[in-house]
Amino acid sequence: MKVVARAHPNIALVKYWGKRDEVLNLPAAGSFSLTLGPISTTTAVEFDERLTADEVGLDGEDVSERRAGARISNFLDLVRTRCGEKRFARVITSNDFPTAAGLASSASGFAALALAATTAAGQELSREELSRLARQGSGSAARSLFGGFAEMKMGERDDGEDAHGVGFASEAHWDLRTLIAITAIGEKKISSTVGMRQTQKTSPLFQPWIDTVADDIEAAKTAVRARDVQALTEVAERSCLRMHATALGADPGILYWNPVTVAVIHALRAAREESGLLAFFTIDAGPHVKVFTPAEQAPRVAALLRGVPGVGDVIETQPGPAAHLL
Ligand code: 2P0
Repeated sequence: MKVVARAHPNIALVKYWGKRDEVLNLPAAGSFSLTLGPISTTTAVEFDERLTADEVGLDGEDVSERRAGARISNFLDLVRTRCGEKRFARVITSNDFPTAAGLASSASGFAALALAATTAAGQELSREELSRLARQGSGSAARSLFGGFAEMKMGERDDGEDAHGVGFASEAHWDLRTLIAITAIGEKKISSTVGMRQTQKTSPLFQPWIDTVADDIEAAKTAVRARDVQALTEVAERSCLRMHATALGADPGILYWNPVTVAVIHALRAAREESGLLAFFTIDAGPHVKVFTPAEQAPRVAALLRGVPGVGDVIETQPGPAAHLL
């Protein structure tokens, strides 16, 4: 049986940066995110007893022998163990957003793969079970099983059974738009996994950062429940800046930003002070800036971002749905 699933990327409003277990991929703290539509990853999975190895196609290329293919095949091993599946699989996956967008394609990718592969193996898992599984592919993927606003629970157990996402408010709750300002092309960067490891090992700011996260998640939930842009601005910007501060404090320090990243922050804050614009930023493990704003102000924010010298494309998104079967 061939199964096709679709999942959407998500952007953290309260950031994930650090692990309490690298093998099970357990986060050192929780996080809180918004799932984005309409951009998505679509993944087809079919187990076939005639195959002698997994076959993986990514955006039209055969990556079976490459790193991306190996990462997917390793994840399929988890699915095979979980589902009692012995056969190898044919996987075809594609993203409909530019990979240069610095969007975590691993988030939508492993969410779609978890859903498609377990279904193809004949199992119907709950959202929490799927989220737990997706987490082992990529920490942020655990949040893309849910639409709209979601919380990742860090959990306490050594076996990771309580480390999974939970839905907080659906995509219909609040039409908060996310505009992605592309500030570089094809830049080489330090992956999240490597950046987290280096931060955790060497940054004296790591533990103080972790100590802030639980309170920020509560503050973000309160702000989202009330659709309070001002309150969410405060929590999201401080979570982002503190995450980057802990990375900057590593040895050697990790700096994901470029001059355009900084110019966007200044332009946004200036517009907020001078004209009462309702919008705030976040930045992930790369130089691009994601700006959140209520739907009615999105055209103004898009124009502002396009006017910052060095900004290339601006991708406009809206709250997106949970991972689903097609
Ligand atoms: C986040 N990021 O909360 C944070 C903020 C990037 C910066 O989750 O090692 O690719 O696969 O669990 O999920 C990106 O980290 O890391 C990420 P792994 P992942 O969105």
